[in-house]
Amino acid sequence: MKTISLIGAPTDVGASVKGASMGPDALRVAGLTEALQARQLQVVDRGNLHGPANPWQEPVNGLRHLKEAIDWNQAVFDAVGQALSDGHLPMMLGGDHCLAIGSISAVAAHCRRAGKKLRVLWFDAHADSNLSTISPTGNIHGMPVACLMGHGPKELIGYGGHTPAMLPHEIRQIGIRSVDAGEKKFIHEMGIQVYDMRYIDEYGIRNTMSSALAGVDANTHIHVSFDMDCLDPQIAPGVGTAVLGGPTYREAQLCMEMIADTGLMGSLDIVELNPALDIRNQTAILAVDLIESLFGKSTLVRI
Ligand code: HAR
Ligand code: MN
Ligand code: MN
Repeated sequence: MKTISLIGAPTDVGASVKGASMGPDALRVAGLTEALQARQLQVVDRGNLHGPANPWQEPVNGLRHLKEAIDWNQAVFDAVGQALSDGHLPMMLGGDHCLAIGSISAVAAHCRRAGKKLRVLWFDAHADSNLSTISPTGNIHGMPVACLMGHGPKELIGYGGHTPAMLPHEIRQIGIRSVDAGEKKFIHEMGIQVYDMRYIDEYGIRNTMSSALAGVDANTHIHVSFDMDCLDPQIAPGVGTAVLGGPTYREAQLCMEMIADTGLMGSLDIVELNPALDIRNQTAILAVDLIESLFGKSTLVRI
């Protein structure tokens, strides 16, 4: 039986909107553990990690709360690495998206040790590819993709002593619709494959996912980094940086189902859920619904 390790990372140090720190508990209240158990999965809830409080300061040298982000990511890196060595599937419950630096650094290290190929599926409205020199905000949750590729402050790019943690060909970004000018340049220079909303509009979600999953095989570890603001704010209002025009409920479900069909998902981040901005916990409930599909729940009737 597969065991899922839930790892709460209750912080919003990477953001400038308060509230993502309440994400892990909102997911628990929405019934995450029970939903996974109903899928015949064993669940170990590791509780919440501890880290520094959010000092709510202005950016220094283009980075807000660098020290706090380093500490939180170290805690995430250690916890995700431990879960993987235990043979569990780590599910990191954010928290803001800066925490994917620690999470994916641990997953990438695990893949290197195990001789596995890594495929990161990054669902987001944003490209999260900022550098301190080009970021309009200094918020580190806008920088994890760049950090994972070795472009960022030295403390955020060296978890586990391996830089870069991830190579451009190992990631696919899906649902993107808010990209800063400097990020666009970085994405092109790095050669990152981005399925932006225009691509989804033109080719449809099925072709998008087929393409994002192309080349995965039995030796591939799929990591899903799911920023809740990927979804259209009409269905997912509980996020700090909502952007109009995201995937619908049905489109999101098909993404999850197509990933489940591969049977290759080995780790997961659920981030940027902001219960303070939510309506009756609906965004957390939606997250749990999509997670069920990621683990194989299906409305499929045809055989
Ligand atoms: N691109 C903007 C910035 O860097 C907005 C980033 C918002 N980030 C997230 N993560 N919510 O995806 O500040
Ligand atoms: Mn993000
Ligand atoms: Mn985002």
